[in-house]
Amino acid sequence: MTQPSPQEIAEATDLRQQLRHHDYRYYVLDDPEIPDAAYDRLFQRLQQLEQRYPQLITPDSPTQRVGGEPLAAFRTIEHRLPMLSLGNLFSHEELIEFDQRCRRGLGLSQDDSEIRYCAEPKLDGLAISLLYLGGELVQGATRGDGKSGEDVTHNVRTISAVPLRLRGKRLPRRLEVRGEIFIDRTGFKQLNHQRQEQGEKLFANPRNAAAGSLRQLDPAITATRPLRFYGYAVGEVSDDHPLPPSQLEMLRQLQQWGVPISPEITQVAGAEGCHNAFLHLQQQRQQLRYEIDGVVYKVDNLDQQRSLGFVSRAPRWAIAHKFPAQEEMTRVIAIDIQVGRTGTLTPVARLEAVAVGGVIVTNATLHNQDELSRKDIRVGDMVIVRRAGDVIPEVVAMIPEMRPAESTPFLLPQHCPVCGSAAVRSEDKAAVRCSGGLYCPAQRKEQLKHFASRRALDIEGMGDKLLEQLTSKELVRTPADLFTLNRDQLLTLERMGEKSVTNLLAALERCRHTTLPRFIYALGIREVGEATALALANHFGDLDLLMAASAETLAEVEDVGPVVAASLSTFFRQPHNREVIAALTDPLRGGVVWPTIAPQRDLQPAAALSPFRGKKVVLTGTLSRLSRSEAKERLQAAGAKVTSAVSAKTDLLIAGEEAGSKLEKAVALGVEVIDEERLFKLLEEIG
Ligand code: 5U1
Repeated sequence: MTQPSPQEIAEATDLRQQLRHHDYRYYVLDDPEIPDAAYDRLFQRLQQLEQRYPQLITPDSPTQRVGGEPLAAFRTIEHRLPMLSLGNLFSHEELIEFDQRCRRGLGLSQDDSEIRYCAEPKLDGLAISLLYLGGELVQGATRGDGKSGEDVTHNVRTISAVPLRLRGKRLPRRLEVRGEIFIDRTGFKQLNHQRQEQGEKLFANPRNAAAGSLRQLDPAITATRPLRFYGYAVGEVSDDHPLPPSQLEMLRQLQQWGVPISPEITQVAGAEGCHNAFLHLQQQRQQLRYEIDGVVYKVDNLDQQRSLGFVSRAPRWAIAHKFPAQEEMTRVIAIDIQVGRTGTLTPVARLEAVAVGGVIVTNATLHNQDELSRKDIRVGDMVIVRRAGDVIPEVVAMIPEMRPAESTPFLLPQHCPVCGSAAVRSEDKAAVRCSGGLYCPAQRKEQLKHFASRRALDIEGMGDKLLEQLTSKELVRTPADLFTLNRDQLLTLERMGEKSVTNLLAALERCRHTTLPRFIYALGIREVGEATALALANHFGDLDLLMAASAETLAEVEDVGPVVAASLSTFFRQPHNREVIAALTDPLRGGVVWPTIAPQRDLQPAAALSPFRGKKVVLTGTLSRLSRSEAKERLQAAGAKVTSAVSAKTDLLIAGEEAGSKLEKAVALGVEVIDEERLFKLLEEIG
C-alpha cells in the first residue's frame, strides 16, 4: 500500500476539519460561509486523498456517511431511558390547566412568580435518539414504542445535519441526543417532483416522506433523501460533564457541540407567555421552512422538570399545544366539474362537511384528470382532505381500506357539462378544456368576472353574486353589455336598491377611462397576464396594431414566446372577439377609452437609451417624491421590469427610506443599489 506523505496526512486532517466547520455553519448556524460549489471541491479533494490512501479514512470522516451493505432487517435497540411521548392540549383553557398542574406539582402558591417555559415548534417528523460516545456518533434509534426502537444507525449517518462527531474538547463520555428527523418544505417539493418524473408513488406529506426515508434497509437510498435534524432534548448523559440548569441553555450547549436546533425556540413566562408564543408561531407557520403541527411547552428549569417527573409515558413538565388539524378525513359525496374562464374543466370533490384547521370544508379541488387518476379518487371514498393557509383545500389521498364495494373510477366527461361542446385535451397539457369559447355560459360568466376584477377594469360593486344574476337573466352576455345596463334593469335585481344602482352606474362610468395594458389584460386572453399585457401595450402602443399583428410579429415582443403569440393570434382572429372589442371601444356603446402610449418601437432617442430598458428592478423602502405605484409605472414606461423580490437576477434595487431586508439581500448579492434622488434624476433625463 502506498503511504501518504506527511503533507497529505495533514491535508486530509485539515480538509475534514474544514468540512465539519462548514457543516456547522450550514446546518447549525444557518449561515454558510462558502458557496456549495466550493464545499463540493473540498469534499472531492478529501475523497480523492482517501481513495488513494484508504488508511487515511476515519469512521467520522464527512465522506463516510454512506457505507456498508443494505441490511436484511433492522436490529432492535432497548432505550436505557424510555423515550417519552407528549400529551396534547387544544385550547387556551387546557393550557391554563397545564400551567396550574405544573404550579401545584412544584408546590407554588399564588404569590410565587410565573413558571418559566421554553416554547418550541413541534416539528412534523419522527423522533430519533442519537448516541455519542466520546463525541462520536455510534448509534441512531427510532422511538418505536418508547421502550425499544429500531437501529437506524446506518441511515442517520447519511444525514448531513447529524454530526458524526461533536465539536469541542470538553465532551461528555456518553451523551444521548434526542430530536426530530424531518424534511423541509423545499426538500419535500423536490423529492415529490423527482418521484413524479420517475413515475414513483408520491409521498402524501413530509412526515411520511421522512419516516419512509429513514426506514430504508439500504442506506444508499436514505442518502438521496433531503432529511434534516433538530435536537430538542438530552436522554442519557454521563455525569462527567454537568449540563446547564435550563432547557434553553441545555439546547444552546447542544448547539455549541454542533447539534442543530430550531431557530424558533423562545423562553416565555407563565400560561400567557405560552399562549403568545403559540399565536406567534401559528401566524408564522406558513412562512417557516418546515412544517409544524403545534408548539411544545417545557418547564425550563431542569431541576423542576426532574421534580415533576412523568406519568405513564408522558412527562408532567411538557405538553404539545396542537394547531387545529390541517388534515381531516371525510367522504366524497359527488365529483362535480367546474368550468373556468378559459374553459378548463376542473374536477371538484363535494364532501361531507368537515372542520379542517378551524374552517368547515365542503369542497376540495382534484386538480385534473391526471391527478384524479393518480390518486384514484371515486365517489363514495373516504379521503384525507388538507387545508394549508389560504390555499384551496385539496384531497390528499383516499383510504383504500374504507372504499365501498361497488365504486368505479371517475373519468372527466367528453363534453362540457354546461354547454355540451366537446371537451378536448391538448397534447402537452394535463388540462381538458371546453371548446365552446364564449358560446359557453360558464366561460362567459368567468370571463365577465375577470373583466370586472380589480386588476382588470376594476368595476367597483360588480361582484360574483351580481354577475350571476346578470348572466342568468341574460341581461349581459359579453363585457360590452355591461356598459349598456340601465337603471331600470338594475333595479329589477335582488339586493339592488336605488343607492347601489347609482353607485354601480357611477363605477361603470369611471372605469370607461382605463389604460391600454388593463384593457388587454381584461380581455382574458389565455396565457396573457398583467406583465404580458403591459409588454404588448408598450410595444404596440395601439390596440389596432396589436390585433393586426401576425404570430411572428407578436413573438418579437419581449417576454412573448410562441405559445403566447399563438394564443393572441387565435383570440384576435375570432370574429366574436373582434365584435366584443368593437362594441367596447365604440363611443356610442361601450365607450371605453385610454390615454395613448408612445410605442417602444418608436421611442424618443432619450427613452430608447433609457438605463432601465430590459432591467429587472425592485423597489423597497418609502419614497417621498413619488408614490410606489407612480415609480413603478414610470420605470415600466422606461422599459424596466419591476419585480417584488430581490434575487441574483435583479439588476437594480431602488432603496427608499427605511429600506430593510431587501436592501441587505441586494448588498449581499452585489446588486446595484440607488436611492430615490438618483432614480428621480435618471427618470428626468429620459423625459
Ligand atoms: N420540539 C419538541 N418536540 N418534541 C417532541 N420537543 C419535544 N420533546 C419531546 C417530543 C416527543 O419529548 C420530550 C419529552 C423530550
